Amino acid sequence: MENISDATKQFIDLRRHMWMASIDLDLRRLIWQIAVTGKYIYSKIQESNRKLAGHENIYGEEQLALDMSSDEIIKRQLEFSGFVSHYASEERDSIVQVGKGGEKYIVTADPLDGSSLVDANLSIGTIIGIHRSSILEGGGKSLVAAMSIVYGPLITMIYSAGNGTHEFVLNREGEYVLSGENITLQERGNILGAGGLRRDWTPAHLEYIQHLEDKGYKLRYSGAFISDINHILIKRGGVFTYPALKKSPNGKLRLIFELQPMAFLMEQAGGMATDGRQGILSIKPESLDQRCPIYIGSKYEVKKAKTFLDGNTTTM
Ligand code: FBP
Repeated sequence: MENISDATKQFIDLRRHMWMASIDLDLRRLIWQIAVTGKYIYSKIQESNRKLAGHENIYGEEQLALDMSSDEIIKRQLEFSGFVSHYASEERDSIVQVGKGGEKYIVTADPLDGSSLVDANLSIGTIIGIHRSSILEGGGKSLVAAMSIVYGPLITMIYSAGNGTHEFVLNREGEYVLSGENITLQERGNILGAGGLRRDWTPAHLEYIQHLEDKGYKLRYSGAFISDINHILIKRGGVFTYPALKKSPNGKLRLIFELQPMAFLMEQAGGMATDGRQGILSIKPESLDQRCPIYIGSKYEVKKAKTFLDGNTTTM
């Protein structure tokens, strides 16, 4: 598609883009079906009652009504998709069967990442992983596609099916039209998102952050993982980390629901994602709700984290 002008590209919608990329027909249909749920979730956000649902998820966190309704919207869409056997969600205690069994794909979701920010009117979003086989056995290697739908001033959707990472924007007619093709990160950026409290950081991590601050990296941390990663992808560089903390060595973010899909998108965009040492997509989850430290973004910053965590710091 290199020879298509930018003006023409904007009239390439999601389905045409996937067709031109020769993506498997069933996978194209599934990605499209999931992208459509973004519109329904957004209208739920707009009418949100912002009241706590009074339920607890397996992490002991109170669920906002929006988390649950977003989860239901995705599950219902998958039940009618015809391509999905099972669905795993950050809002559910276990994997649920949504097909007859034997369908091609298993879908994971963080239905509304950053939902606690909805009352502050900050950008939040839906993180989707599409797997070909067991999400516990295969780990990140079973991922065949990932999607990130951000509800902000615009609704944008980034996807990859192993064909690069591409951004679409929902237009007034309700179509996802191409807004950024083959997103490619630079070797390094200049923005830094650093989760967790400074007092809870390990000395090596603190040194790493100070190294980046000394190099003039600007703090960009919204409190929504999906939005902070979207920022790095669109600015073509930088790093986000939610590290191992003194009291919680696995950090806070969920390996299957949050980290794997965003690592897939980041790697397809020429970036990297590790737990500080090994690639996120090579980590085999021990449980559905496993948390994991994360360093994700352009290669220089993610590789640099490893040198600090391994104790081989250099000031370069
Ligand atoms: P939820 O899944 O409960 O929304 O928590 C995940 C998250 O909101 C991420 O999106 C975000 O990066 C992180 O927690 C913020 O954590 P903290 O409030 O500790 O900075």
